[in-house]
Amino acid sequence: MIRVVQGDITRLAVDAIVNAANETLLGGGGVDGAIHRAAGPELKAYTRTLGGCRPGDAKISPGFRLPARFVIHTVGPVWHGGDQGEAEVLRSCYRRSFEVALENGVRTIAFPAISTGVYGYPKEAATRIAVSVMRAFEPRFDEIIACCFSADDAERYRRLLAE
Ligand code: AR6
Repeated sequence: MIRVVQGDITRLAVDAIVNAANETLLGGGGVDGAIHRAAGPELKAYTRTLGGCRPGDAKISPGFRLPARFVIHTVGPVWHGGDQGEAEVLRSCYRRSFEVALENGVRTIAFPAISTGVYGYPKEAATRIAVSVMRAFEPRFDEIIACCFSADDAERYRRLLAE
């Protein structure tokens, strides 16, 4: 089942939440900052040991003070106009996050709208990619949540999921 939830991903009591991180995995703004604040300083102490993360890849950590058991950190593409392989990297973020989740026994997982904030990926195109990879992995999870910060984003996911 794929569900759209509007709100703060740090509040979700799922097996894993996905973080839209940067290559350092040491925190930042947006959803990354919110996750690090809510998880506590133990998270940064842990991600420091992970050796960073390439765009399109994903790495896992405990959730520490979060209600979620794990955080899966992925690094989306920075939008440079669309001819720099951005779509392939974004697709890989979702795919690798699901693969790492499966390796760790995750049954319920929530994603933010990766790359659509500071990294500037056009929302409609990013949502189409998110929805298509979610559909592909849907049978292997109990619940996949598209966690949207704004009502507009939630409406976009609902519309594309209904297609
Ligand atoms: N819960 C759910 N979604 C959120 C939350 C939240 N608490 N906060 C923001 N969003 P962004 P990016 C949404 O910029 O584009 C960081 O500095 C937000 O509305 O967080 O992948 C990292 O360190 C948007 O829809 O991530 C990187 O340097 C979505 O999350 C860089 O930003 C993603 O926006 C990554 O940029």
